[in-house]
This record gives sequence, C-alpha cells and structure tokens, in this order.
Amino acid sequence: MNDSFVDVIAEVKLAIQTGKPVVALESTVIAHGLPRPQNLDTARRLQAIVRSEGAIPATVAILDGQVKIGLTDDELEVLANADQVVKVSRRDFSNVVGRGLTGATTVAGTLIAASWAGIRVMATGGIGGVHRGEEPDVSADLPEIARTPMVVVCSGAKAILDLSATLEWLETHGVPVVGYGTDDLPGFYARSSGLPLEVRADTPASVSELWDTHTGLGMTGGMVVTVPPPEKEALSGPEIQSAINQALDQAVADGVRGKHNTPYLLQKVKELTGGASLRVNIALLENNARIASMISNKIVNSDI
Ligand code: PSU
Ligand code: MN
Repeated sequence: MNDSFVDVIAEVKLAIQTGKPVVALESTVIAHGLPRPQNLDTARRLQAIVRSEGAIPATVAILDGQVKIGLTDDELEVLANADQVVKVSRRDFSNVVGRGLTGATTVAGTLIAASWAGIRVMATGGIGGVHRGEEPDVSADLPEIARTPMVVVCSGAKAILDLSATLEWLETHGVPVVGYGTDDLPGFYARSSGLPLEVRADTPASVSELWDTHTGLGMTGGMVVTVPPPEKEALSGPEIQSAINQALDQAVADGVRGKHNTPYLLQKVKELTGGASLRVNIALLENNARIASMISNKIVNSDI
C-alpha cells in the first residue's frame, strides 16, 4: 500500500492507537443521496451524534485524489457543495486517486478505506443490493461486505431493491444479517419488509458478542446489523410501495442505468411522497449513527 494515497485524520489515528471507538460514515449519501442543503446539515449532525455517544466519526471521501479517513467541517462543506463528485466503489479508486479527482465513497468504498485504517464499525442509511428489473444490477456493496471484517449498521437494503434476492445473496456469501430489536428485515422506509431474519440482538453488547464469536471462529467477512427506521417517521407499506413502483417504471422509461440508478430512484421517491421519504431517510441515518456508536463502544478496532 502506498501511504501517500491515504490520509487518516490525526484524531482518528489517535483513537485507533489508543483503543477508542471509531465509527466510519460514508459520503455518497452526502454527495448523491440527499438534496442540498439537507445533505450538509445531515452530514454534520451524523458526526455530532457519533461524538455525543463517545466515539470518533470518520467520514470517508476522496478529495483531489487523496483518500481521507475523517473529514474536517470545511471538507464536509466542500463535498456537499461540489458539482463534480464521482461516486466511488472498488472499481473507481484507481481512476479517482490516480487522476486527482474528488469522490464520495459508497458503502463499498467506505468499507475498503475504513478497513485500511483498522476501523471495525460503519453506519449508513441503506446498503445497496440486488436491483429489481430485467437488467442484472448487483451493488458493489454486497461483495465488499462479504469480504471486509466490519460491522455495517443500516436499515437493511434500500426498498427500491429486490430485498428477498438481496438476502439470498448475503446468505450465499456467508454474511450474517442481524435484526436489531426486530425479527424482520427492516424495509428501509418502513419498519418491516415482511422478510424474517434468523438472528436478533437487542443491545449493543449482544451485537458485540455475535461479532466476537464471528471473528473468533476465523470468519473474515462482515456482518450486517439492521435497525428499523424510527417509528415517528417510518412510512407504511402500501403508501411507499406505490411510490417505489412508479419510480421504477419511470427509471426504465428514462433509460437510467448503472451507478445513476440508486440516486435517481431515491430522488423520484422523494418527489412522489411529497418529501416524506426524505424525512425518514434522514431520521434513520441519524438513528443508525447513534446505534453504530453504541456498538463501537463495545468493539475494539484493529491497530495497524
Ligand atoms: N443510504 C442512503 N442513501 C444513499 C446510499 C445509502 O440512505 O444514497 C448510497 C450508499 O452509498 C450505497 C449506495 O452504498 O447508495 C448504493 O449504490 P449502488 O446501488 O449504485 O451500489
Ligand atoms: Mn448498481
């Protein structure tokens, strides 16, 4: 590894060296997942929530070709307002770093960089997964979760996806999916997807016991911890389903493909629900950051 490619912010480096909890946060949600100005507000709030739970936030991004593990407030602002930000998963690193570009990391990209620094816990809204529709589209998040030793705290996979196929993929590749305070996979916007999970944990300590056993058995991949969206903002099944179906039809009609698919669908669902999907998205991001921080207090990072 060429160290000049990566900059771990001093605060994060110190936390890892001294065994303090760290939570990695992704940045695609800032640059592509949320509209302005809620994107910057949310990014700042997520960092503040992590701190309030006694952990150090490490938002991951690539600025002018350098991989940053931990962003200052000024850097968050640059990322939230820049126009040419590349969405970065594994295949995009060489291009963005090599050409000196600016990029926001997806769950996949964040896991890659955070694990270089020895971070063991990350928080996001919803992971990518297996898309619906005729054209095969499987998020790069899935193989990265399967190969990276990190706990990913999320509200399941985004509901625009084929959730059942996503669970099947995770099963095939040996990724434990834990329901945090629930027996069902959350439906991202809704509290439940109706799909049952095999494993439940009700406390951060219970998650860390599962994680210690997983790593103690020599398992080298990640674990997904799924948290239902907060009750107050969560949407009911049918209301959100019809918005999702319309958004999916519209994406096909507009010929949207590849990495543009997820941001396009999230934006369309927001329009079709009159902003309600955005409110739940922000609420669950905050809640997941809080729970990930509580979990990180129980999980030791790996010093590098
Ligand atoms: N969670 C959210 N909003 C988002 C995302 C997650 O609440 O925008 C992003 C994450 O960065 C995730 C990405 O990794 O969407 C998945 O994109 P794709 O399906 O193209 O792999
Ligand atoms: Mn995709």
